[in-house]
Amino acid sequence: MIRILGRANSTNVWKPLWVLEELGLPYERSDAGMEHGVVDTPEYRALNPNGRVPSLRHGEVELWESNSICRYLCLVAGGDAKGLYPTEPGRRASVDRWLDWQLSTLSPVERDLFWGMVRTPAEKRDMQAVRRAVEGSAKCWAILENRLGDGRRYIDGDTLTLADIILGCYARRWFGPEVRVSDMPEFPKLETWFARLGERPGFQRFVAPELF
Ligand SMILES: N[C@@H](CCC(=O)N[C@@H](CS)C(=O)NCC(=O)O)C(=O)O
Repeated sequence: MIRILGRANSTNVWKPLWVLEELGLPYERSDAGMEHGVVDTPEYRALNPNGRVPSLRHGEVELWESNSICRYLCLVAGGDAKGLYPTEPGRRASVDRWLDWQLSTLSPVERDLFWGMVRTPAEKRDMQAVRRAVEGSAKCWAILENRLGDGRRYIDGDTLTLADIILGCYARRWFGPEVRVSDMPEFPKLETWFARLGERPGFQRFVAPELF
C-alpha cells in the first residue's frame, strides 16, 4: 500500500494526492506537520530528515520532496501514467523542467504572499514582503501566460501532465479568494487554464477547499 504522510491542507501534500486521484491508485494518508506534530519524532526524522511534509512509504521505498514523490507515483503507474508523465524524452524533460522551475524560481518569490495573507494574522502582516511577493509571483505567472498564449490547453500540450498539477497547486494560491491584494495583475489565459483544472476531481477534492 502507498502511504502518504502529511496534513491535507499543505500545498506540497495536495500534489501527490491529486496525482493519486488521477492515477486511481489506492493509498492511505496520515496527518503530520504543523498542529498534528509527528514531524519531530525520531521515527519521522528517520524517514524524512528535513521534518517537512509530504513523505511517502511504499514497501521498501521511502521518499521525500513532493515533486519526486509525484514522479515516483507516475513510474509506479507505468507507461506514461495516463499522460501525466510522457515517455518520449523531450516531452518528459519538458514536464520535468516546470517541476524544477516551481522549486527553484516560483516558490522562493511566492512564499511570502501565501504566508502573509493566509497564515499570518492581519495585524502582524508584513505588507512590504507581501507586495514584493506579488511582484515576484506576477513575473513568473507572466511566463506561463505567455506559454499558454499559443493556444495550448495545458502547460505541456493538449492533455494534463504533472506540470499542470504541480503549478496548478500554486495557481490556486494566486487565484484564490483568500489572497486578494490590490494591483494583482490579470492573466486571462492562465485563468482559463486554471478553470479547466477546476474540472478535475482531484483538484476539487484536495486543492479547491478553503486555504488555512
Ligand atoms: N520542497 C519540499 C518542501 C516541503 C515543505 O516545505 N512542506 C511544508 C508544507 S507545504 C512543511 O512541511 N511545513 C511544515 C509543517 O507542515 O510542519 C517539497 O516539495 O516537499
